[in-house]
Amino acid sequence: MSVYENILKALKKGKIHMTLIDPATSGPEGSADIAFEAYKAGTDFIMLGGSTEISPEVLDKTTDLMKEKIDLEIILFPGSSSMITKKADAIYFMSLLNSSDIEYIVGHQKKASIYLSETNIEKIPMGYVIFKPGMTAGRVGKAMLIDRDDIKTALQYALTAEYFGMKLVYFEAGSGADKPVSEQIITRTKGKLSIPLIVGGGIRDPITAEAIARAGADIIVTGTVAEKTSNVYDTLKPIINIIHKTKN
Ligand code: 1GP
Repeated sequence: MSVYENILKALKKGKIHMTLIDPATSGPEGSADIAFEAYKAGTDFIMLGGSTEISPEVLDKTTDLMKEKIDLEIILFPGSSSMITKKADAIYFMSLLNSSDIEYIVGHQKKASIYLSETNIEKIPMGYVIFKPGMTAGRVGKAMLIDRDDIKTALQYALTAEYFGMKLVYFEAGSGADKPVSEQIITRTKGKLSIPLIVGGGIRDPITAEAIARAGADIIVTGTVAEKTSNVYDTLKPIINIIHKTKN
């Protein structure tokens, strides 16, 4: 079964949690430790990457160390065309739809395409959309940041992704954002969208995670919260539990 099919299968049972781990922040060993604790706490998939450049060697090493410790699929979340390891199970073949720079819409993707064709990594086409405040992802990707109350623009990008044939839409507030994407935007988009909606950025506690899930997010991503705590398991467990329990 493909990684995407496994995502859809998991979504049949309920909402899912993905842990984003950035080796640029935690290093290979630290990243593998976080992955292990997140795995024990019940996370469903690991996302590996971020906005800061990471060498393929560091990504190779991090993936190897993770795979020694966990039995979860690892999906690359690349910030550029060079942030790829063949050892990952899948890659979000993502386009930053609201970038003002064509490099982030189709340029990095074009650069990586031939290399990817020679690997077994599953490519999962994904439309990536960044909202205010956007943080590093917004700055690096030169995103035309969407306002927290701009439902129309959010919906336009999400539907554009779906009609392009993308398999997922990711609404991003930016790693470390003070607030996540607004619940109203999530609810209104989900009401019209037929592909799964991922929401991430600024989700650090169970109450916020529940609100985002209840608003309609199918997949909830957390990153920073696990990197900043001294007890990853205890911090993630209640967040993951509430996501798994929440219905729309
Ligand atoms: C960033 O959405 C992810 O791409 C996770 O954000 O680090 O704020 O959890 P946080």
